[in-house]
Amino acid sequence: MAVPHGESARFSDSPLLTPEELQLAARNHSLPLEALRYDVTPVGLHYVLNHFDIPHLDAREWRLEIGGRVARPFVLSLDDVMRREAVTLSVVLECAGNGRALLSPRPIGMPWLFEAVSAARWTGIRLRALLEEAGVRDDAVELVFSGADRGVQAGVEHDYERSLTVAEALRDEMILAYAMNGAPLLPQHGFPLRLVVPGWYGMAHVKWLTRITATDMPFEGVQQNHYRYRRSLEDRGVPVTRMRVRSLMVPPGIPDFLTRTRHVRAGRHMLEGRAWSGHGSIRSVEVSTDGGANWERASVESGEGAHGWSSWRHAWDARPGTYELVCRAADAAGNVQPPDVDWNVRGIANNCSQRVKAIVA
Ligand SMILES: Nc1nc2c(c(=O)[nH]1)N[C@H]1C(S)=C(S)[C@@H](COP(=O)(O)O)O[C@H]1N2
Ligand SMILES: [Mo]
Repeated sequence: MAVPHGESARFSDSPLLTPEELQLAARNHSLPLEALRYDVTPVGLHYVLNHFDIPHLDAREWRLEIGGRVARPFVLSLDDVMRREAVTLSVVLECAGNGRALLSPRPIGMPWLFEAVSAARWTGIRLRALLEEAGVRDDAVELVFSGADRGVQAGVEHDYERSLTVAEALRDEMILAYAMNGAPLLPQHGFPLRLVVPGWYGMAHVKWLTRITATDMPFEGVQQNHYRYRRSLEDRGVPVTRMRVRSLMVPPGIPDFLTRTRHVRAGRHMLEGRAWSGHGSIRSVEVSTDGGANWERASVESGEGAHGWSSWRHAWDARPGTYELVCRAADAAGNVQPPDVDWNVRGIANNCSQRVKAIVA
């Protein structure tokens, strides 16, 4: 189905949220920044983003169909899935729309600030093993992953669906997960089975998976077309795939209730946070206490496996005064986090530095 790419773009340059944004923000939630302290995010603190309603699926009736351009189509029950060899991977997941609310004008959508990111341990089966069993035909170019949730977006009614090229889908680290941090998936995280695509932004990790279809044409569905990096309404843009390099900081001290400005006692503080990239390991994290004028190198410890997040620490001798704390990361591919927001039509793939105001007394 061809979807025109300019259709549902709406923007606001008001500092006030629209009722639509408020409604989305009340349904979904980000990671509280203090929860960056956990190597593995406790499930209840993991960020959540659902486009439509959370489907109510019965594990006994649920089935996964594998079909399309494959030699041997088949259907699996949840028991069939769970009888197979299991693997567990730590994976950092970030919503492509993270940072959207910082843009001006602001694309109307989920108004994330900085914290639409988390890290979990996913247990499931390797996608590759299933695809090899089904025998993907030579004329297949993509695999389409269909969720059980249905809604209307861009004026089109559809199931939530996303595709991956055959080569990408056959990567070893792709898993179909039925457990998160050792427990069955919660309804909001995709019960009973979801796709996990390590290194990619969140939209690729299709929840409530019901169908995997090999196709001989590139997939053009709504959720595929939406996630394109477009500089203007005229620009067709490029697909959004892997997470850009980013770091976040646990705000030190205590918060002011409304402004979240930090109140910090004078003395030595250990600033800490996380860093990740879908383009390779984290090479360095730097910290500034003066809004980015001067930088010092933090110490970095790599995370669990190739797809978890790294942790960083940096000692700060806080003297009385007002500060703007900033952190920035660089990855092994040479990418460095930029200081400013990067405007684009969908408000996606924004990896600008977080800024934390702190009053030391
Ligand atoms: N079926 C389905 N899968 C989905 C979505 C959805 O709305 N429906 N949202 C996607 C988006 S945009 C993100 S950021 C992640 C969020 O995963 P989480 O809620 O488990 O953190 O799920 C992705 N998978
Ligand atoms: Mo997302």
